[in-house]
Amino acid sequence: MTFPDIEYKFVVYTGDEAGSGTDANVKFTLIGESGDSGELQLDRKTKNDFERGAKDSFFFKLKPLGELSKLKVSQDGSGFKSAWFLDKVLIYCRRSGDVSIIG
Ligand SMILES: [Ca+2]
Repeated sequence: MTFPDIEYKFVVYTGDEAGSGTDANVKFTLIGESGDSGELQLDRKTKNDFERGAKDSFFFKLKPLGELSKLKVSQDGSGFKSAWFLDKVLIYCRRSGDVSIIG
């Protein structure tokens, strides 16, 4: 039995203090009761993501994960001043209209 993919939107808030931003490669793994998303690379080619005070949105189509339980965030520490202060992440699930706030 297969289910259609679900569109998820991640809205990522970077802290608004000196040194909060990063240019490192950021990856998310979204974990739910029926599986996980695998590593998702968060990068928009046309924009400098994760700068101080920024709100960055990313869209992914994922197989249904069931009720969300966890978000794993990793970054590889590359780039100048790579430390990153992640304020919070909002996850919107298009099908159910659910919003999860992590952070
Ligand atoms: Ca950046």
